[in-house]
Amino acid sequence: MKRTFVLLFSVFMFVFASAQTAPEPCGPTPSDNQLKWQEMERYAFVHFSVNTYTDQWWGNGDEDPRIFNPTKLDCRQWARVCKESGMKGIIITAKHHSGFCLWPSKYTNYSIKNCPWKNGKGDIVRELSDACKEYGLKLGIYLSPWDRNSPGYGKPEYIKYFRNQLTELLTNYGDIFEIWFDGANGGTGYYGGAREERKIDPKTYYDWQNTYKLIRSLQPNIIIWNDGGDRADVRWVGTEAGNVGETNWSTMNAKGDTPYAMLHYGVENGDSWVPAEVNTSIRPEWFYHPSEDTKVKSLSQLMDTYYTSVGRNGTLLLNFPIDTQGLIHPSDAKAGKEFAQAVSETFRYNLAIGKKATASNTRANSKKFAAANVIDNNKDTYWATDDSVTRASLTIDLGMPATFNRFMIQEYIRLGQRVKSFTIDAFEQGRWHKIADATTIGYKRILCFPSVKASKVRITITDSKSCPVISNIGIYDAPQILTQPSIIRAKDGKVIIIPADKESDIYYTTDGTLPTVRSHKYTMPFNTSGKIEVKTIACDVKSGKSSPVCTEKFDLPRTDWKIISTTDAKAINILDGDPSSSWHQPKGTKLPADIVIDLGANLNVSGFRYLPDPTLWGPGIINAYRFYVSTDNINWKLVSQGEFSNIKNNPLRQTKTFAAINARYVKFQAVKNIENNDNIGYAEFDLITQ
Ligand code: FUL
Repeated sequence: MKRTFVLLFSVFMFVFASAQTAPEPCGPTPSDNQLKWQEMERYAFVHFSVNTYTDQWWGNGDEDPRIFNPTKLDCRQWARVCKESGMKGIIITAKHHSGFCLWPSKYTNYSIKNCPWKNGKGDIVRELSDACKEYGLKLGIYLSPWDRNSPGYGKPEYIKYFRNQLTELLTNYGDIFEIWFDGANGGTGYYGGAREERKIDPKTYYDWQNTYKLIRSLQPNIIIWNDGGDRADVRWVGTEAGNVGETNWSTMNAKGDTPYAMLHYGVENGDSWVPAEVNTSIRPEWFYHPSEDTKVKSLSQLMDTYYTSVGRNGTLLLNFPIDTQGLIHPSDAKAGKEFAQAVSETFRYNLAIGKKATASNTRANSKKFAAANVIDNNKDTYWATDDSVTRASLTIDLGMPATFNRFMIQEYIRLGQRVKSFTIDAFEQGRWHKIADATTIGYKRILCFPSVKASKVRITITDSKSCPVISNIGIYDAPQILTQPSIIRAKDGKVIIIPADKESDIYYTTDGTLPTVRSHKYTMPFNTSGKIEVKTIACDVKSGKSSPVCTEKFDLPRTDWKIISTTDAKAINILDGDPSSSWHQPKGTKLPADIVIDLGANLNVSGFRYLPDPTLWGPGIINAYRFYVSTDNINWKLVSQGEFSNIKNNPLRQTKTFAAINARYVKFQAVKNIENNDNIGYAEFDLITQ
């Protein structure tokens, strides 16, 4: 009897215990520091140094500290803006490549000790640390290993200097959540007056392993970022454009080279947990340049960046440059705030919460691993299948048809990253159909697709390294981004309207009246002739909201125009109406450089418009010009000449007018560019006629 009882008890205990047994971890798993860091999702960079005052991307190390004079510096403004932008922390360039220190380091005079701000008595790292505490933000430090000022750079003694500075920063400013070591290393510099090129081997020079030991002893909760030397806690994604691969494994190999593909997509069977951090700037460059005031990312660009970073199992490190006054520029602050509002509006209401979830397989049939755990708003519970199952589906019954266009899913990454591929189906009008498929999940994956109205949603894990372990699912109906659409007119007169959000309905007029939902609905490019004015709005029919009106005036179509001064077929880009396509005079061209256009017919020309190339690298912006007309392509008459003032700081479309004159040919001559070299670029060129 006793024996039977013992036997039954053991069987019961075995069944009970296995029902309660969580899956074994699969491959490498995150440390507590890495988990906490990943959960921050979005945090900011601020770039500020002497080169803010020279309008350079990098300082050379010989900039006079006296140029560093922020008259309105306010770290509380930085913290407020970052907080309002949804950021959970701020990483400051305590020292960028120039070597100039934003804190009064004991170990160098090349710091704010010798600048006019606060008579050399200030400490920006301290002020930011205080502001972060006040606003509930974490503080991170960027300390450039490359130091173009230090006399010792490249020699063994520099390592001591570098570690001394690290010790100051990691001791005196409270908790530091992340330390950032940029990979730009060695090259020309001031180096205490030597003004030479110094090369180092980033793999051996810094003796990173001992530096890491020092860092962890001073800040046990820190995350170390390093793309230049030994692998650390998080990885660069191989680009500063603001995206990580759609397939994104948080695993890598601890040793060996890291080509772009590994940085961008991770390594499926990597031996270490090294998740992805997506770093990008809210403007093209990292430091403040007045010429970029008009190039702050739009809401749709920022949302895209969000989906291609946080939405692809990465974190987003978004840079806000500090301007010469010592503030974040109002345009960047506004963009950041709109971004945060759009993210919280999109993910405010999870349609799946409180609904019914069922799964094709549940681990040991236990409630502990039930499908319902993915919609219980608890990140510590999860749905898991039996060990033998690597293909399984989970269905959420929404009860009644609901409209949605975003799907969010999270793995319980404490047990490793497992899922290799999955699909999403919707039950619409009595049948299932596929709405999306994707590869990896990781900490968080967000899929965007056109709105569907469905009563059930099914996720099928189609392949997984081990049994799937899913902690959260969200189904959302993202509001449309109602920024102004843009209007372009192709060379042949066709008008193309591009909304910021593909789901918006577009209405337009060509008769000067304000567009409403009763105006023409835009469905495809439409033909126009002659001079026209197009006005358009983007509307969200669900909310009844619409964007501000966008108005564009176009002169005569350029259908018969031919650029006759070059045989390069790409030159047509400057007449195609698309501001994002450009053309540059061929290499070797010397200024003054001409473009000559045959208008195909005689026109009464009374002005021209020039749009510089909007790209970041070598845009070749013309700032002095001459403009000629001719009726025979032999005798030319100069009708306008001068400069495009402030085009460097504000590279917008330039318009010049003059008394109308009859012409069959026009010649636009670039006399000088803003960089004082021979690079000449154009995005668009157009005429004003009478
Ligand atoms: C780059 C640096 O060279 C840039 O100046 C900037 O600091 C960026 C975050 O990293 O590689």
